[in-house]
Amino acid sequence: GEIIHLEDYRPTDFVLERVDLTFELDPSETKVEARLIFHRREGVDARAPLVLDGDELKMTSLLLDQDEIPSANFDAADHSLTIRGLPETAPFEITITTELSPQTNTKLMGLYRTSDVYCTQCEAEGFRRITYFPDRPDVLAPYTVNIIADKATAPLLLSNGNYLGGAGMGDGRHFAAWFDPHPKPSYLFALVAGDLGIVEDTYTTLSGRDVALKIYVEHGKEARATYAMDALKRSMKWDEDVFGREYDLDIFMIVAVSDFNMGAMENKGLNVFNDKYVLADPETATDADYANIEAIIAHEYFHNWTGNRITCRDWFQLCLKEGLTVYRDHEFSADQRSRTVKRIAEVRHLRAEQFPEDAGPLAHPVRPVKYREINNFYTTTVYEKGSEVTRMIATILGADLFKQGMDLYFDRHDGQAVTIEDFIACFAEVSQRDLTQFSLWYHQAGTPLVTASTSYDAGQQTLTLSLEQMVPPTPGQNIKEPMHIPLRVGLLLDDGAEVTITGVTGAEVTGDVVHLVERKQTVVFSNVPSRPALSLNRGFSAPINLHFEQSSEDRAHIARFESDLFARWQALNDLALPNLVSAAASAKAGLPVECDAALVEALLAAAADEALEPAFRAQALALPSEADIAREIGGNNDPDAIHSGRQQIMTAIAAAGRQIFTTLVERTADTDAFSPDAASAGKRALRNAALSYLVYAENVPGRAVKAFDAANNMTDLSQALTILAHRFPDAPETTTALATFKQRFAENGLVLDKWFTIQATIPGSAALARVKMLMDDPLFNGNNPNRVRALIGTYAFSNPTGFNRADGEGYRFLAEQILAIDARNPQLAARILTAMRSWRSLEDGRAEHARNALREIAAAPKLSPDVSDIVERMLK
Ligand code: BAL
Ligand code: ZN
Repeated sequence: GEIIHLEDYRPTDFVLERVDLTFELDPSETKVEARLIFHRREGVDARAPLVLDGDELKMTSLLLDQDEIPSANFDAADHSLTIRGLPETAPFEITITTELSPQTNTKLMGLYRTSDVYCTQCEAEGFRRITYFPDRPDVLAPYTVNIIADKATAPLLLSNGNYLGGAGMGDGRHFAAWFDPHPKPSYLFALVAGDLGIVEDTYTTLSGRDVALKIYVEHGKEARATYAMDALKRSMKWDEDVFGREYDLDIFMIVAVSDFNMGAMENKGLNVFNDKYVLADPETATDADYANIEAIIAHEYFHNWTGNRITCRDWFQLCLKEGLTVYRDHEFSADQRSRTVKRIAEVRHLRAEQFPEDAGPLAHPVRPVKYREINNFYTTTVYEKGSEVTRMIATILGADLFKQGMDLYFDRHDGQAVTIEDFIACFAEVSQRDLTQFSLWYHQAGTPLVTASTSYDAGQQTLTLSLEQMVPPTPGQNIKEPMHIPLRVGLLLDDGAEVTITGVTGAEVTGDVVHLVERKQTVVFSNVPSRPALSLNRGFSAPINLHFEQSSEDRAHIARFESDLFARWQALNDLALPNLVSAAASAKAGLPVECDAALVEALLAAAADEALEPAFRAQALALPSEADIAREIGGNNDPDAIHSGRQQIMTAIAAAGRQIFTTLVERTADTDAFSPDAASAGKRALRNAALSYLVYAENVPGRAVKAFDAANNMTDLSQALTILAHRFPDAPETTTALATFKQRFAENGLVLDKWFTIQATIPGSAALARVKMLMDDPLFNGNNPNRVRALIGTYAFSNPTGFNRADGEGYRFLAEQILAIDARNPQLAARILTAMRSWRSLEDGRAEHARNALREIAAAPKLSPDVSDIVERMLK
């Protein structure tokens, strides 16, 4: 495909006034009639043709105001339909009839079938697979949708908006009509038809309107949708309380389907979900599943305002809705659960997924200026870094001005398709701040590196903080300007008390925020009575890499006394990372691994501290991941050495903390009835973290077997199975537990995904043979995206030693799989291929194998635009 540039944006020549769609559904011969009312935009050339988008369409009729259009007046090409001879000023109606085969649509874009249900996915460019259309987000219109289908197999006929009515047709078929009064872009269109079970509730909005809430799932799974319904109601209330946003239709529907490329989709009034993010009960869902369901239900619901009512002018603006909506769902989860623990999880995720993206060949700005395949820009940069950028606006402006800016945005742009510039202008206006420099966060890719050092002057009672920032080069951007980086700080004295920040020179300071805006800045804090430990970038106020040579003593002090608990966790991480880096070097050199006593002491103190919430203590015990260590090392990485070094550090901590871990495992045994709330989940997390260390210390499977047998919920069960499989892959106990688990959940695809994932992530080179064997298991289904992600995806993304085999077999296997998946589902293939995005940071031997595998993919005939875009950028 060709490259699309932001600077080429211009509005359409024709304005779309109304859309009227009729679907006659059939698995292989669906007929779609689209009636589109247009008029020529003022000032547009009277001869300018109407150009519509299309993709793999079969058109059977084309009318202008009900008359057939002569063939001389239109051209139907592969990806467009051009119509000439249209009225100069008067509105006109184009009627297009197309024929589709939903059951052979394996791309899962447009109209397709999943478990005998008709379903659509239109974002970003799926609507053009249904009919020819101006398929771009700045074309907004009200839609009427008529659905006709066989009544026995499709008793349920759903689309966006409010239900108008329906009836039987006397021939075994029936119809339903829907009208969505809110003008919307085509990417928010949805249709679902089939035979599904339902969970119903109602919600009364702020202004007293009753909204019918309906969640549709496969028959028999209704009980597993009650948590999602509860999360939906809490989301609706929260958006009213915190953002003043009320729902705007009579009905809100969610449909859970088992074949879905994304997590979920925010279609107006009719969200479609990957069933993984709807279905939960104690027997089958982990605490992480519950938290994800809550977050994603909220995310899609929040899109109703940030995305649907106010949408994107073009796809370059994707972060306008995604970054902002992720920020909103993060805040929601923080309010519903523990703010600190939520923040830790967000930062872990950002570092694990976005930082590598930003440091590799796929790096791109939060608001890109060009793309070849928009599907490849639903990235952690657009989503998670986009959220962090929104968070920084709130940090820089403060809560009140941030709220005023959001209110202005909702007020000014409701019903419009807008840009990041429009969004930022609202905050600049309410705060009277110039946000030009801040906007670089949207335009410059790469994770800024801030280098910091301090010196204390006892005579002057001043602390001097020297800061320097550097934004690394990224593809297409070699030279970067300095950014506006808001750094929250705390100065902790020996007794743990905090210095009140006053009389600062060298930087603007608001509250505890130091505004770093120059390349180099020297900040002087006065009235500092003794040398403090400086806590820098509290709460992860800026998404940066920080190089701050700080003593272990200062870090341990922060880990103990910081009032910001996130910063305590960060300090523990900062203590651990140098140990893990040198452990990797020692392992590589065959030398014994040393573990700093200060680290062990600080970790065990946090683990045993009853004053801290259990979920925090569990996070404190979770060492930086192998990917974190690789990133810290920065290049020439040997995943086996990193793994081995980390294992040895774990073993040292386990040995030192054996008593504490035993107490935690035995005393916090779960005898209560299961509850998915955050506090209960935190207790389980702490017990399982302790169990994991204890098994390291004991080095026999007994405890894990006992935990597996005693588990009364999926969190404990899957954790015990993970410990068994990862620590003792060949033990008979593990074989038995895996078989028990498989047999018990053979009917439940979502739980089987856990079974596949646990085995795909067993460290070591034997993983590849295991993955191949599991692909032959009758319970594996290569057509289902969740199964493919669970087995092949997690192998490539989350098994550093198993995937990065020194002989390159992991890469060769992935290349084969990518090509096979690409033939059915290009989006899925492209996404899994990004697992190789950090290949250049591997040691030479592995990097060479990785390059060859990528070249093999690049050279294959008939690559999709999705995969060819990714592979070419990775090889550049
Ligand atoms: N808009 C695609 C799915 C999501 O981000 O909600
Ligand atoms: Zn979203």
